[in-house]
Amino acid sequence: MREPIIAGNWKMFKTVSEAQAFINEVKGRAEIDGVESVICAPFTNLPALVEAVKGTKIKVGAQNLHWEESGAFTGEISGAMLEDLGVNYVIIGHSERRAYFAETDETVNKKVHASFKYNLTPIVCVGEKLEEREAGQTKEVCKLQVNEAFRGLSKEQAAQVVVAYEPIWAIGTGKSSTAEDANEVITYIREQLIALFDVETANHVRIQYGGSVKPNNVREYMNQLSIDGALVGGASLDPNSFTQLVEGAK
Ligand code: G2H
Repeated sequence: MREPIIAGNWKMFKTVSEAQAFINEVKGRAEIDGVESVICAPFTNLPALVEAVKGTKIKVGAQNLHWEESGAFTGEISGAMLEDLGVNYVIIGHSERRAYFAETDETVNKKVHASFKYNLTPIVCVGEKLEEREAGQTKEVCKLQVNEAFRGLSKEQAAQVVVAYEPIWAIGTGKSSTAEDANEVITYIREQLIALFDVETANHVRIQYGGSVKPNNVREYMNQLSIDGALVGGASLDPNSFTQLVEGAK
């Protein structure tokens, strides 16, 4: 009942012309009934991407937003600005932003609320560091991050959130969590959502796995009961590879 969602996280890659060429390549290919495809691109690409995906099923996302509508926040982009462009999704709390740009559970929560204010669907990233995993703290860390991210949301809002479970040690390293391990953590995250809201709300929330997902392993994840898609970095940059990821989610 939950539509699988493959979201490309381009991180700090691609110029405007490269982004346009990518959409020309995936048009009509990375568009499959029953699978949602999203490209989350650098801010500079967003106007061109919104234009390029017109008439396709592909949606466009940003990789961050500021929670204020406007103000003296040099270098920041607001949800209002993204809504004005016609952007549909926004990644919030990616581990790279938590690690390098002082993103905290508190700012993640403010950004989640801002995303709803400006009609953007948040893709909220959670996940443990290697030392936390080795100390047996994976579930505890994810529980805290989920509780904080969803704080103050209505059931209707919570149901629309996409969660991306990304174990930090698996990001861009070529090491991926086994599909079974990822499924176990994702099942646990859904249990937390049941505790926070209710079964119906939790069953609406789509929870992706992220961390070194490739065309050759995407089906393993998608075959797991609780996994509703993938947030993909490196393997989303190539049009053929992105198309295969979307096909693998069917
Ligand atoms: C994790 C993921 C995308 P990659 O950051 O969010 O990147 O697929 O390159 O590990």
